Amino acid sequence: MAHEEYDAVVIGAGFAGLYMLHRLRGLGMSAVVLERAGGVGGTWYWNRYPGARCDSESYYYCYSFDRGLEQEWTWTERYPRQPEIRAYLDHVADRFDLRRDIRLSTTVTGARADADGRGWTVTTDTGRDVHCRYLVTAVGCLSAANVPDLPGLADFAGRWFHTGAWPHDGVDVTGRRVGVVGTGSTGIQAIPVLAAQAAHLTVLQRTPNYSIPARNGPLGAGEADAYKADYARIREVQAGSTNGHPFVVNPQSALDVGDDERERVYRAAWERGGLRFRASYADLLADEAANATASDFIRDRIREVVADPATAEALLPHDHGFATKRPPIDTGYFETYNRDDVTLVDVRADPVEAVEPGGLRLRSGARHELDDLVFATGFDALTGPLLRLDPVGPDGTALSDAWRAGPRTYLGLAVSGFPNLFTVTGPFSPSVLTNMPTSIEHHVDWIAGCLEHLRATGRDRIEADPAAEHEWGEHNRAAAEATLLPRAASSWYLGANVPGKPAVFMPYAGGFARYVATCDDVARGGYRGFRLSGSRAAA
Ligand code: NA7
Repeated sequence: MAHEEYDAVVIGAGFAGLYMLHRLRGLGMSAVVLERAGGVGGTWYWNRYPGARCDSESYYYCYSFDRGLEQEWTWTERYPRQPEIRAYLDHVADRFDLRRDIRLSTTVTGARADADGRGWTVTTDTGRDVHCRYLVTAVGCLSAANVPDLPGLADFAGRWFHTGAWPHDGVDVTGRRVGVVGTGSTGIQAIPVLAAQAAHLTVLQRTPNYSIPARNGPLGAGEADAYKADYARIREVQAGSTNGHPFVVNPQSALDVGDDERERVYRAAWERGGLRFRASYADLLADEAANATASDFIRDRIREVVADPATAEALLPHDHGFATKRPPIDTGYFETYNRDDVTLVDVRADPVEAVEPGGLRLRSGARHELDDLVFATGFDALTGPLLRLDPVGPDGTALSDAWRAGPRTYLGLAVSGFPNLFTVTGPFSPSVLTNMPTSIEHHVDWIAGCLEHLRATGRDRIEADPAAEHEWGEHNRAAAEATLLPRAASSWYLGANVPGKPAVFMPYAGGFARYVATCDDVARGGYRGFRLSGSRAAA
């Protein structure tokens, strides 16, 4: 059967897919976006759980590529709620007339490279299959839900949900006994909101977490005017940063200042709220003793907030340093444990043995009666969404075979053995260690520049060189090991949350600005580390 033909196919219509389509159109290329969901938004289409909002501040959790867009959109809160981000992405889709090339409710069921590596056939569940020269995955880092394989779940008499696939018309938990599994960023956002509505909330905690108060609030007209007038500077700071946030990291060591001074800096960061706490000192993620000063400070705040000493003790993280796992920010999280209708259960000490029709049974035999069970258990991060697609290269090798021992990529953007495939925010790109829209825009621009180069030089095939890929993998390992990040044994950055997943530190820890400089250098060097060839020009 003849397939529809495109220059490029993009999988996913979130931040990455929308902008990729816009750039492809700008290059005069024909393109289509295939999207599983019934609307645009990616992560923000699916994550509709109570309390869902972004941990980056709204004024920079957005695109920077269009000055008009920056000026006309006005954020209403310091941290945008899920519906507001979705409304923003809907606005972008309309403003740039993207919808006519987006196929919603279309799940990709397979992607197979042509034998000569100069194209891809992409099959879908609608039966409308497509063929393209270049395939771009814009599938997100946190889109493959991780639901624990608990015996008896199928027999649970109540309702159960994963936060990343939340029902669109909401879930009313009024008068119900709710259990929440997981205390990552999601659980920490959802728990206070669920507690306020449920008859009783049981939190099943495996690993206690640090969390910084978000200090969320409405953004007044004056504040919106101020950030809009300041965008040139804001974008410059982001571009030169380690993590895409417009914060300048205090260059001092936490160990080079006196105790009183350090306490003052941490207090100020605590009162200001948000992820910027990490920028308090330069070595918080590089030196264990420096990190311990921040970790101690936060543990003290938890002890201060939580009234019952035993509960406070159970909430204190001791197995990892602050921010070595993704640090959540919260609105009233620790305060929630002062409610009479909230119970904390340590499932590290006493794991869930089985789900029963009426609730959960722990290894000790203790039972928790529940009407609803909420899994805030995260995602098969970074590799999961790509392995779910499982593209097959020209020699018949599937990505799942190529990555059996763990992912390997060049710059997080390409995989050897998979020509003409680009992976936006793939493993070994800075991705989840950064403000995502900032990384996404960079990748999309880089890919667009690469496609332009291929066209201008008469090439139509590009593939990462295995040696360059290997070197990039080694550089990633070294960059991670220069930090404390790989020491957090239960981190999803390492894949530790998914049983059987190879333990590889997946996001690039060398910093956003350094990564961008490397990518620029690669492009300037004629796409060093890639093999480029053309069927029309001399290779
Ligand atoms: P996370 O950060 O992966 O958190 C998942 C939580 O669920 C975490 O506390 C896990 O404990 C816990 N978990 C996972 N599996 C289990 C099982 N089987 N039993 C008990 N507890 C479990 O996901 P989030 O959705 O909160 O956040 C993802 C990202 O979204 C976030 O970092 C932001 O970038 C936005 P563990 O720590 O693994 O012991």
